[in-house]
Amino acid sequence: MKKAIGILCYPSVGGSGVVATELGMKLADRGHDIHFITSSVPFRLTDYHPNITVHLVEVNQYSVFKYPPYDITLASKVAEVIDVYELDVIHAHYAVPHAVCAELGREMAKRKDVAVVTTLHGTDITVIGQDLEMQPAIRYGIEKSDAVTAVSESLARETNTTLGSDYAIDVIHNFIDESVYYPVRDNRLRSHFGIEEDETVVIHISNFRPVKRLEDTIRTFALALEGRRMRLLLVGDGPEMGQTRRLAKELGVLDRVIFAGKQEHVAQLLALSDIHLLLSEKEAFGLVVLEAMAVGVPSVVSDAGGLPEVVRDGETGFVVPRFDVEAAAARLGRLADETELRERMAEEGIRDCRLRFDSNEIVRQYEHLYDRVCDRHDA
Ligand code: GMT
Repeated sequence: MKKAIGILCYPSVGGSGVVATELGMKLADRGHDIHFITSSVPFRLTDYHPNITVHLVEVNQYSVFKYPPYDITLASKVAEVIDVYELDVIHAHYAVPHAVCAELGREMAKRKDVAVVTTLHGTDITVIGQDLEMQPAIRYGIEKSDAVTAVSESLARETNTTLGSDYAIDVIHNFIDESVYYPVRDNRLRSHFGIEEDETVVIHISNFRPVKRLEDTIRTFALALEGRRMRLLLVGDGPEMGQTRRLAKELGVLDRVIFAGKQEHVAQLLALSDIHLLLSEKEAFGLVVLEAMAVGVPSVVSDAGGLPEVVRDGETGFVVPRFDVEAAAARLGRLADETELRERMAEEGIRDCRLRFDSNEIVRQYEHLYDRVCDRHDA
C-alpha cells in the first residue's frame, strides 16, 4: 500500500545521507509520498520529483541561545509534517539526533498513529555510541522506534554489544543507484591525471577521517609499489589529508600519488581504476565498495565491521586483517600482477551486485518493514 513517509537524514555528509536520499527517490518512484525533513536539500536530490517534498528546518538564531536549538526545531518540524501531511511512517537515518527527534516529533504531533523506523549506519554506534554521555539518547531513540534496522549483521551485533542490550534489529544492506554505477571501463580521464596506459590505478575514496586509516593506505601502496608501475588515486578530503601527504613524501611515493580532492561524481574515477583499496579501522558497510564493485573494480578491504559481508574474500576481492599492511600489500600486488584474477573478481562482483544488492529488492525489504510497523500500529 502507498504510504506517506517522512525521512530524516544528514543532507550533505557521508553515506548515510546518500542511502537515505536514494531510498527516498526509489520509494517516490514506486508511488509513495516522500517528505525529507532536513537542514538543506539532500545533495543527491538533483531532479524534480512530483512525489517528493523537502521541508527545511530553519533554526531561530535568537541571541539568548548559546547553542541554536536545531534538534528541538527539527522535532517541531517533524510534528508539523506528521499532522499536515498525515504521515504513516517517519524513517530516521542515524541514531542521533534523528531517531530521538523522530520520537519527540511524534510525541508533539496531534496524530499519534505514525510509526517510527530507525536505520543505524555505523558511526552513530561505533564512534558516537562509545561516548557514555550519548548512550542514553541512543538507547532512547532505539527503544522508542517501532523497528530498527542496521546496514550490516556486524553493526547489528556491535549495537547490542556496545549498549549491553538485546534489541531485535533487522539487517537491510545498502544499495546503489544502478543507473549511475554500472560496469564500464573508460580511460579517457587518465591523461588528465597524467596516468600512463600501462600503469595500474589503485583508487581510495573516503572522507579522510581517522577511521579510514589513510596511513595504512599509503604504507600498503608504498610496499606494493616495489617494481610495479602503479598510481594511487586519492579521492576525498578531510582531517587526515595533511598527514597523508606528509607520509607519502616521507616514504618517497609522493610522485606516484594523485590527490583528486573531494568529488561528487566518483563513477567516472572508478571507471579508469583497476583496484579499489579501503583499509578502515571501522566500517559498518562501506558503500563505496559496492560502488566500485558495480563498476567492475575489485577491492582490497580490511576485515572491519561489515566489509567482509560486502566483499567475499578470494571471490569478489580480498579481505585482510585490520592494520596488517603487509597482508594488504601482498593482496594488492597480486591483483596488480594478475589481470585474469582481477577480471574474474570484477565479473563475480558485478554478479553479486545484481544478486545480493539489487536496489529494487532492498527497497522492497524496507516497504515490507513499513507494512509491518504500520499494521502493528493499526491493530
Ligand atoms: O564515515 C563514513 O563513511 C560516513 C558514514 C555516514 O554516517 O554517512 O558512513 C556510514 O554509513 C554508510 C551508509 O550506511 C556506510 O556505508 C559506512 O560504512 C558507515 N561508515 C562507518 O561505519 C565508518
